[in-house]
Amino acid sequence: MKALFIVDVQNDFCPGGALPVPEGDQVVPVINRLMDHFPLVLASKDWHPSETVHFQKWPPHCVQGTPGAEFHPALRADRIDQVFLKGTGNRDDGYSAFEATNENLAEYLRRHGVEELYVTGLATDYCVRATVLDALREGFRTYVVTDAVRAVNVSPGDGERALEEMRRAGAILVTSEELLSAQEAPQGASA
Ligand code: VGL
Ligand code: ZN
Repeated sequence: MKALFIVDVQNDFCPGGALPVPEGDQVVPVINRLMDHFPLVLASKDWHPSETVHFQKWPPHCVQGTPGAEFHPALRADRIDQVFLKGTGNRDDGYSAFEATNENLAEYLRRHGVEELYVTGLATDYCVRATVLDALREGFRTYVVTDAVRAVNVSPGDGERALEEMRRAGAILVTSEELLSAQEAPQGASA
């Protein structure tokens, strides 16, 4: 069993948001196309309280219940089977989806027989990185879809370095094109 995992594709991480990731919105059509090819589609949301130590490092973003914390409007959110809320405390960053507090991600994956995780979303150098490294530690075969992620790049090259770090830790880097050509697309499945 394999699952598509969408990290933090939220308004505040897209152009015009409070903590915009360059080209953050460009992952949306790629992720939408991939959704039809997975039996299980999971997503995380960065979901911060209004006061948190996290906002000493970052401009306030993805505050619980605000429009900035909603999924990008073009993301086919109706296809998401389960959302994992992370960064919900006020004393830590909560970058990894494995730190979700509404639902335990590792247990959820084991309960659903998931062995392979295909990770997409924002941002390559923070929450994607932390989620992928935790997934590998938890023993899941973990793929990063390289054209379905974007980096903050606080320092130039952070995104590339994060990809290399994930690869060294055991992640498999693939493009959406490789995935879509590898598995025969069901006729008419991409609505
Ligand atoms: C993230 C910075 C701060 C992320 C979250 O989703 O990658 N980055 N909070
Ligand atoms: Zn955050």
